[in-house]
Amino acid sequence: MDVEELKKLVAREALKFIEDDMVIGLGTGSTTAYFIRYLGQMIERGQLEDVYGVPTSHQARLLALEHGIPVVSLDEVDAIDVAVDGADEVDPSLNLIKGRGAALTMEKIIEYRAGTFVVLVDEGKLVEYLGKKMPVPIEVIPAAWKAIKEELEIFNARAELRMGIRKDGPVVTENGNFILDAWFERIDDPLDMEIELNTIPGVVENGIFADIADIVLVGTRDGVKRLE
Ligand code: ABF
Repeated sequence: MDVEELKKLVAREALKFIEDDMVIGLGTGSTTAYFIRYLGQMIERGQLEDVYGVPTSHQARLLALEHGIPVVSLDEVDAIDVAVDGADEVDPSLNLIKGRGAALTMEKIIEYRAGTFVVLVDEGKLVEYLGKKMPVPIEVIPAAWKAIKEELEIFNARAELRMGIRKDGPVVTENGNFILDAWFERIDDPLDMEIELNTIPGVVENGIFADIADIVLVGTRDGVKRLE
């Protein structure tokens, strides 16, 4: 089974958490894209009624609309029942690194508030500790990017301004900000680091999601493994 098949496997499994009359946080990225597609198919077949999606990005919103999922914004709902999203790293305590899609701020706003936050990954994303393979994306106010990049040295982190695919300018988030990708030697206390990073003036949000995930569905060659 290749990685795409593993993504489809966990995306299908996540449908088991969805019931009629639910408000669903819709994550960003390629794994969640499969979930959004399958959710749309269930609605189309009449297997689900009165479900609404709260997207975490333009990408998720357009995909949801394309697949016939009614979309609402956070301020139009009383609560989010379930949120479903991917991640870049998952540690043994289910702390996450997220933000390759530069949508981490809206993802955290929505997923923090979900009754159940279901994370979809393939087994290659399980790590012994956060920071092992991936940098922590940090959304920053553009005017502060250089100062913050230097201040991150206090944490022994080496940060790079994320550039667009053509390398002719920085990636600009949906909130109009820049992303610094910060490489740490090792993150031993994710909750502490998440809080610390957000105290730096000019930091809008960072991609450590400590203690937020309720369930992680892991796509493996032997099927879906459920961690909680
Ligand atoms: C979003 O998509 C991001 O927070 C995360 O970085 C990324 C995972 O994407 P994929 O499922 O394509 O690996 O959830």
